[in-house]
Amino acid sequence: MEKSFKRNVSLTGRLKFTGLRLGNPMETAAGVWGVKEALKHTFREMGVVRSSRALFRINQEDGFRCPSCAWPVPENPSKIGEYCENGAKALADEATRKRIDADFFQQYSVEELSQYTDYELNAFGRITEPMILRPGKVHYEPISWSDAFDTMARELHQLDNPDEAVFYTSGRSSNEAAFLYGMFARALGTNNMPDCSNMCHESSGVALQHTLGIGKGSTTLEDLHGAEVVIIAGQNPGTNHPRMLSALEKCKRNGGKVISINPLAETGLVRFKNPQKVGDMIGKGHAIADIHLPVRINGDIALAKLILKKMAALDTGDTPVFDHEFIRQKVQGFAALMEDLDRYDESSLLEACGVREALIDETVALLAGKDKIVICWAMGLTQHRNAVATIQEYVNILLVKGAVGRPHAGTFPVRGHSNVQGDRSVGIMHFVNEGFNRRIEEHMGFRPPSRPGFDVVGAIQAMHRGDAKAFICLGGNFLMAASDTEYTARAISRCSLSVQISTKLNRSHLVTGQTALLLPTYGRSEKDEKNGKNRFLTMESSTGKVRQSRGLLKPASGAIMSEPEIIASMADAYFSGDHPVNWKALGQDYDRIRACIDKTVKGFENTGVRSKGFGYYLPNNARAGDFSMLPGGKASLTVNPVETISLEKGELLLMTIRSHDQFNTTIYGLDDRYRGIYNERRVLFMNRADMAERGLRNRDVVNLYSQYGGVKRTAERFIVVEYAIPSGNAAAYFPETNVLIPIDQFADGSRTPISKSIRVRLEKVE
Ligand SMILES: Nc1nc2c(c(=O)[nH]1)N[C@H]1C(S)=C(S)[C@@H](COP(=O)(O)OP(=O)(O)OC[C@H]3O[C@@H](n4cnc5c(=O)[nH]c(N)nc54)[C@H](O)[C@@H]3O)O[C@H]1N2
Ligand SMILES: Nc1nc2c(c(=O)[nH]1)N[C@H]1C(S)=C(S)[C@@H](COP(=O)(O)OP(=O)(O)OC[C@H]3O[C@@H](n4cnc5c(=O)[nH]c(N)nc54)[C@H](O)[C@@H]3O)O[C@H]1N2
Ligand SMILES: [Mo]
Repeated sequence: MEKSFKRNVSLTGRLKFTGLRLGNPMETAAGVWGVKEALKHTFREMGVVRSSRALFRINQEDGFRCPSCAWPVPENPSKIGEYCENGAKALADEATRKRIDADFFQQYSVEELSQYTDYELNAFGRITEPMILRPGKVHYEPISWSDAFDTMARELHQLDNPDEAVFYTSGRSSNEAAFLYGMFARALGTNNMPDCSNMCHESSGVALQHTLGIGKGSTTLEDLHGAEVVIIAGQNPGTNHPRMLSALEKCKRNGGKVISINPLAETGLVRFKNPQKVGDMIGKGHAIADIHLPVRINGDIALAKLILKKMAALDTGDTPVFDHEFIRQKVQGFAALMEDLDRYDESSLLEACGVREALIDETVALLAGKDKIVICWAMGLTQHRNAVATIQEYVNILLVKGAVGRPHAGTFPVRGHSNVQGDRSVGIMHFVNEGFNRRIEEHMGFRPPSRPGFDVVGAIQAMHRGDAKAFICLGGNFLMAASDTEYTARAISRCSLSVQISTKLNRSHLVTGQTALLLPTYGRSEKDEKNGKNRFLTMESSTGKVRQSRGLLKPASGAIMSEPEIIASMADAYFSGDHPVNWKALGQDYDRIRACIDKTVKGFENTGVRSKGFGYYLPNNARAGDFSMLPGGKASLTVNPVETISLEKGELLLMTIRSHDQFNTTIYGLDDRYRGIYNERRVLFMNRADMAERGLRNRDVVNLYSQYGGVKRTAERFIVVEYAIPSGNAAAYFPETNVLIPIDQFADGSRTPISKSIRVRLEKVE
């Protein structure tokens, strides 16, 4: 049964199977086949000539930043191409030759469009002109840009107070667009700036800010190359950050060791081939992980504690394992941590993490004599109820080893969206930073609000209550990315206005406020020309380096606008000239925006010039080993309880993960070939014993359901596939499974939805 909403819109599209083919999980990642596969897709979507021109400019000095992930670019990028298979796919996806225009929207009503799956919606192509969905209407109609801005301004003026407006940001925007957007929200009078970080690395930000005084990682790419040990916890780089494999290969060549901590033995951490080296294209590739610890979902605190406990036992006067000098000088909480470790016995920790003791002993032996340790992580750690505590426990390992603030050591939260870190740096945040507010007042000439605003969960709840009525989105696909799809759909439908600044069609364009505006914008690879000048933008990578990005392709249509210009025009229409900020001028000339960023955001200065070439690092106290701004002037060890999720009979702990053929909610294709899944997304990975216990066989069809607070939420029709996953655990792809996560189930401290530990049950579908 498909649920439908206002205008009879389906939240899933037709639930049809596409024809699952099963293969074996692959041993090697990113080999010849990877590149070939990507190019096939790219050539088909973009044409050979355009593809070739654009591919060679990805991440080059004078080119554009890859629109896929935020992995940093080395100082000397490969001239053959500094991109991976998924970067090529991301490029093909935005630079496709397919177009949708007013005729398209006249042909299909929103109800008809909603019958398509997310994969099919995205495949329609680029949006080419501004469109409006008027109250009571079921078709989008064309609208001029100026009428669109006036409509929006009128709706915003009708709000009872500015906190009825919500400004969401996805992480693909530039620093310039994000800064302007944040300023518009504040000038309007609200800090309601939820962003995709809230669903992503917010837990990392909270944990790192608390322990090390900065919510970002402390490691550079060069640090990784020279590390003695790299731990990769809860991250699947073969699929989501493929260029990271090259860095790990370099680290291994320098004698470094890699430990993977993951319920799944993800391809790429096992073996991979480097597509940039002809010699590597033959043969078996390189094994990346020296040790793989198949932790149970959410078993990381127990595992990290056990590692700490075993290290503490080895740490004697003769053979120190911990860096006591560093701890004395820079760290607080050591005695409390040791006391806490004493409270646990090894066998219960072992039981809770589910890893064989021999593997943990091997890990401890490896770590004991090393101090150049980097810990990398992503969503496998951030999306649990105790995510903040989990990350803090890993930080404990680094701190006792003195592995923060020295070369080749540190924290490395591997960021997702290509500029998600930059967006936050330049002011996309729902909380108040007083220093920033003061500088805004001084340099922008208006007083920003001092009340905190809504994050993602808060915004959805406010819209649901009717307390927020205008919902504006700078990119993304909020409806499908957020948890509790039906609740979120109801929340958005209650708004009077929704606005989407987008490149491609997605379901967030179909579940809307009473009036909906669809404002098409440039992709990263496109030329952004104004008055004969090819304008550039800036972005920040996972390692905190700010760099320029300049597109080269002809824009998808002559009728689309750049993100900064759209935002500037919105603000201009709203204030109609009556505001200290000259919005129009900022939208025209990005150097002016950069000048404002340089004055108001700490660490940015002369960005226009310094972001040239390979760019510059923003200041980072943890990298510099300076913890003086923290209470007590020292970095903090923390005591984090082991809270095992006890499953009731019949329950499984479900993690919702990415397939190889998707970028978040954008589905490029239907294969997840590293895991041996072809032509199907509606699959449920299960352990053999859990299948046997339920009398299930490969290819049986089940409904998944969760029951929190007595409410049953169902994700229908998934094909069971046997997989090497710890018993009691299961995995399926998001966004199809977001319907299972209640809006109020999120991480303590960061409010990130529990996308990686959902308690579910199965019903076999006859
Ligand atoms: N091609 C591609 N690239 C992307 C994206 C994409 O969708 N496609 N998305 C981008 C974005 S926004 C982000 S945030 C990143 C996401 O990058 P990842 O975090 O790598 O993405 P996920 O697929 O969510 O993978 C989570 C990993 O954590 C493991 N895991 C799950 N639960 C646990 C646990 O409890 N403990 C441990 N130790 N491991 C666990 C899973 O098995 C899986 O390997 O990638 C970015 N890059
Ligand atoms: N269950 C579950 N849910 C999750 C996650 C999970 O692991 N499990 N991961 C979470 C994470 S880590 C994240 S980051 C969020 C992602 O949440 P979002 O960032 O909101 O989602 P995306 O799928 O990345 O957004 C895709 C849309 O962005 C638009 N777009 C693409 N490029 C551009 C551009 O250059 N400019 C503009 N203006 N628009 C553009 C296109 O219209 C496209 O349809 O999802 C979260 N949701
Ligand atoms: Mo993300």
